[in-house]
Amino acid sequence: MKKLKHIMVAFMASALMITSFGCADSEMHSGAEQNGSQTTSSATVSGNGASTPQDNGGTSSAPVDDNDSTQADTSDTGTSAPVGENAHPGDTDSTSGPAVSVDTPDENDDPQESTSLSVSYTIGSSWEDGGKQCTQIDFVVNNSTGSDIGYWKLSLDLGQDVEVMQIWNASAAESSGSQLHIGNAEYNGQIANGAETTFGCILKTNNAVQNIDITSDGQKVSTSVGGSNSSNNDNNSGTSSTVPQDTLKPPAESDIEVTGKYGLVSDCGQLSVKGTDLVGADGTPVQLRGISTHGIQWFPAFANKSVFKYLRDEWNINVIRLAMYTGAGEGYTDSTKTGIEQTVQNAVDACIELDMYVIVDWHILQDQSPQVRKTDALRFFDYMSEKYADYPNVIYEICNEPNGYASWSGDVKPYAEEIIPVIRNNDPDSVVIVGTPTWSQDIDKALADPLDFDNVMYALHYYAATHTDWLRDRLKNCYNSGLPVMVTEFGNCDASGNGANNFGEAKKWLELLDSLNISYMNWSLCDKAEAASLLKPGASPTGGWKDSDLSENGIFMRDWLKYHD
Ligand code: IDC
Repeated sequence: MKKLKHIMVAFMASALMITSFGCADSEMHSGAEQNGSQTTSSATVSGNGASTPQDNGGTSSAPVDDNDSTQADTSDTGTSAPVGENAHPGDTDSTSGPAVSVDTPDENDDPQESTSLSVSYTIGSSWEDGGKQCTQIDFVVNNSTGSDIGYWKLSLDLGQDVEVMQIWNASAAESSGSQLHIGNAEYNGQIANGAETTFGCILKTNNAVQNIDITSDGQKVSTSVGGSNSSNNDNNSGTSSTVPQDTLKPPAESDIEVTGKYGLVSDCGQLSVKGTDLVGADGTPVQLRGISTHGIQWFPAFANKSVFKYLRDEWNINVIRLAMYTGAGEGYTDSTKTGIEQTVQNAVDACIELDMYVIVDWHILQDQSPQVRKTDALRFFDYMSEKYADYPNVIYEICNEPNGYASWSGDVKPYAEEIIPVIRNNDPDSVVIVGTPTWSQDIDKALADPLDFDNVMYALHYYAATHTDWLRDRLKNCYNSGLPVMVTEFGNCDASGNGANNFGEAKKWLELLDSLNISYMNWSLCDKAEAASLLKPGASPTGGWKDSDLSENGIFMRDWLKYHD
């Protein structure tokens, strides 16, 4: 099936300085990303993800998610691979090319600055569209520079005019003629020496893509682990919206119908699930209201005790959700996983000290199916549930958002049936949240084929500017049929995490959730320049924010949460 082609790619450190493009993440996350009903019409690809060796061979029907790097079609590929000897640490992917690293300084190079990134690519599916050819190409960028880098840029020459149809895990500047400039996404610019990251795109050209010339501009930039470094912020253009003034006013008491108890752990104790309700140790319904972190690997600075305390005391929240991405190059399964696991544990410990509930979120996204990294998940949840078995604070969310090909009965349910017993073996009381297909929108699939465990709730996620009445109707139907639901993540903007906020829809959602005693957590606790963020770029990671530190969403959520009793 698989045809491999290997070519040499020479890199000239400073020979080609590319400075004129930004890494606008909004480009990556535009469109129908999280709306599972929309796909790119003819861009159907299938097969095992070439860059995800753990892939169980699921079929992606379409690149619906621009985060998705698991869509590579292995059926007809070429790979260019001047990769260093250890270019694919931990990667058993058989498509990798021979280990050849070429660094070719020319006379313009400053030898001090000479760097070398190794890039391999796999040409995947190709299809005709309006007389042109669309081709999916997946890339692996390996840092063989000898030191950690803070961002990367590539220039691709396709030898013919090119248009970018989609790109994921990277950002593209406008192409000019046959040249295409690509830079890291905001979250995968930092690559440790010897480590790698992946990205992919769909390109439109006159003739099918055969070969790509690549030059690189990997820079040696000292890495920042602070979370809100300038590259995070500069790469993104937040979109502002005009907010109707009345939506920013605190909700009147009469607007809020809270049916459940609201409290901290010392007040509510060990939670459990009774019918559709989360209940406290005394059987009284409990509602958790709080905030989700952004990916804690990208914004670890905001996952600390000081900021959680501020949110607890000033925003009146009782829960923090810790989003730990799992995908390749993103999170837990990346080479930096030790640090990430420690960040999670520190954040859990902080919540315990603060008497707050905390949701440990296995944040699958580009993985699509939780089956892809099930072995890691088993290990992680076994470890965490043993460590925190005695703490009623901790709730486990075992798969953030299955999407793409991942089905409830074929992928998610069998996964949950393996993970839950491992958790329960250590911590028999724990509440477990299970994500549902189509980015945790298909709670109806779970209703039709529920899990046979106690103390389980099913995740529903919405983004108010994208998901409106039809998803609220689904929620009401499932709730009325007895399904216990938790909204572990929601946004007030669109599903890309950006775009205009829709606080009118946001209020409809929150009023509904309050009236049904459904718990909710807002995305996201960070200062990234995107609409979903609670904070403006540069806001302090310790709390004490002024209005001028808060985004529109931050002001809305602060007021919404604060005025609940
Ligand atoms: C988005 C972040 C964005 C980041 C992207 C990475 O807001 O900054 O670049 O992830 O893939 C979800 C996901 C959540 C998304 C969010 C907005 O759970 O990870 O965060 N979203 O797109 N589901 C629906 C929307």
